[in-house]
Amino acid sequence: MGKEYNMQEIIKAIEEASIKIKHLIETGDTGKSEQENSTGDTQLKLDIASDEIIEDIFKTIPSIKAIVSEEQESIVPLNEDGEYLIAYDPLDGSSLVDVNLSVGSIYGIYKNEFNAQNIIASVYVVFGPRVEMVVTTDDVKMYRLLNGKFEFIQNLELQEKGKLNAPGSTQNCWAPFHKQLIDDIFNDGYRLRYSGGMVPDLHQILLKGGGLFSYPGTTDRPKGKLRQLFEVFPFALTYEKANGGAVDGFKRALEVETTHIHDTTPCFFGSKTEINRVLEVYAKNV
Ligand code: AHM
Ligand code: MG
Repeated sequence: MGKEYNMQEIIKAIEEASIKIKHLIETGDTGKSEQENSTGDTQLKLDIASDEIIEDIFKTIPSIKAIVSEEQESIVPLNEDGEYLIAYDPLDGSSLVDVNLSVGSIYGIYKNEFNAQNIIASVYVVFGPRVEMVVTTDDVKMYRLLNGKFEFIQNLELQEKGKLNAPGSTQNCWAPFHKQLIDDIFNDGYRLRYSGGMVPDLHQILLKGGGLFSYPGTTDRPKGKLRQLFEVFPFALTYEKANGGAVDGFKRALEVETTHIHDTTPCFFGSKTEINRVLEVYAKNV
């Protein structure tokens, strides 16, 4: 069995999990559980149930060496001879389900070690009015769930410069230069598009030609909120392969060092023009 086959098998597993998660989102209880995840967030019953769906399916795949979930404390070893390591956020933005906004799942596929240097592919799934899956390997391909099957729709690519601005985190905790950057971008005519779900927000920027999504370090969270392995690196790979970029303010997000599986990092994703603008402003404000 070749490597291509193994990757296909993982994508099929993600498709199968996504069909079950779609049903869970539509019918499941949106209430809180009594547990916290390792970042200290109270887990929703939906977080735990979607995590179990994915883990049960991944456990059946021999090419997976180990998995780690945003909802679990530590790495779960699966097959000693397996080739792939998968880090996933089973239901990102789960607190938006009760107000019927879009949410998503994010998967980073790694080899050897869980870190940016070893990410080889990523997948995210958007659960909105439609279910769409975006697979990044050497390029970025979008699929849509139609009549129970994921059908290829199109390749995704960013334009050099976009029109949308998605500024995350708590504004009164922003550094003054960051606030100035965001104000300047709006003053240049960019439109605000921020739902509070990074999967639909980043999907919108990718599909509508480009722009900037930012989740900076703040006075209350100097290392930002978004997790490196489960959220930042998978989308960084997607944005780079789609002809855009992803940085932590100073360097490529895919050069950020990971010391712990639940580490977070400030992050910016966008088209090349907006990413260069972030780098210029941040370089002057170290
Ligand atoms: P979660 O993994 O606990 O669901 O949190 C991640 C979400 C992202 O989807 C989103 O971009 C961000 O948190 C929103 O945070 P904020 O409300 O601070 O802007
Ligand atoms: Mg998340």
